Amino acid sequence: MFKKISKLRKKNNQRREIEKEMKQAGRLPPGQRATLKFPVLHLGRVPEYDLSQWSLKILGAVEKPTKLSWEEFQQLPRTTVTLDIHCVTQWSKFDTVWEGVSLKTLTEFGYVKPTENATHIIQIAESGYKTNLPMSVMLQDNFLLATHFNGQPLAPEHGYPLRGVIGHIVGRKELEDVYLWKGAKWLRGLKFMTKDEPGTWEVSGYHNEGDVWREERWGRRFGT
Ligand SMILES: Nc1nc2c(c(=O)[nH]1)N[C@H]1C(S)=C(S)[C@@H](COP(=O)(O)O)O[C@H]1N2
Ligand SMILES: [Mo]
Repeated sequence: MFKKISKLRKKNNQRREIEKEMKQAGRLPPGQRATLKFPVLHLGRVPEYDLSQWSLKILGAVEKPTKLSWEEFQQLPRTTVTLDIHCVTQWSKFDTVWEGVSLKTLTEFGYVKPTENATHIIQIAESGYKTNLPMSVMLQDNFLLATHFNGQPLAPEHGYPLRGVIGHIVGRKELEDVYLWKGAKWLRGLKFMTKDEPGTWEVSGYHNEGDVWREERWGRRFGT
């Protein structure tokens, strides 16, 4: 029992040390705490998948709506990015490594051609969960359609087989950073939009933009 307590104490000291270090480095956004764990947060239950039935739909304001099968998705050029991720419930996890396909790649290689008037994208998850972002933010280097976390395929509870993820890239302060709710787990669709439309949490009172450094947690509703 004493062993267990001293182990816990050690973990907490470690956590506090990282938090201090990140604060000094300017990597701890206001109101956030560091975690060494990887909390799981979502509405509803974790879906099960048969990858032969899986597809990612690209719909809305694009020149040719399409559907990518899992096999097709595997052929796309891949990107790895290291992100600090920030949950609106106040935990931050540093130096997380994500691998997948960037939306920038999808557009640059012509797999997706947004129409000229496209301004926003809604990520649509298996469960019906939705979240909205400006297209310009989703085209940044810190947004990824991720299949892997820290070198392993996503765990079911973290969004297997595909999720959106957005976070902070060290040294890239110019990029817009938003809270992690703006990345849909179990992603099945990208709906390109010619105007903004709030998603699941944005309808329920979360801030529409969700900027981490300006602490946009709650308050500014869509359209206000
Ligand atoms: N499909 C789906 N994606 C979701 C959510 C959800 O409820 N359903 N919750 C969001 C919220 S609020 C957070 S903080 C992150 C949590 O990701 P994690 O469980 O991998 O930590 O997922 C986001 N993506
Ligand atoms: Mo969240």
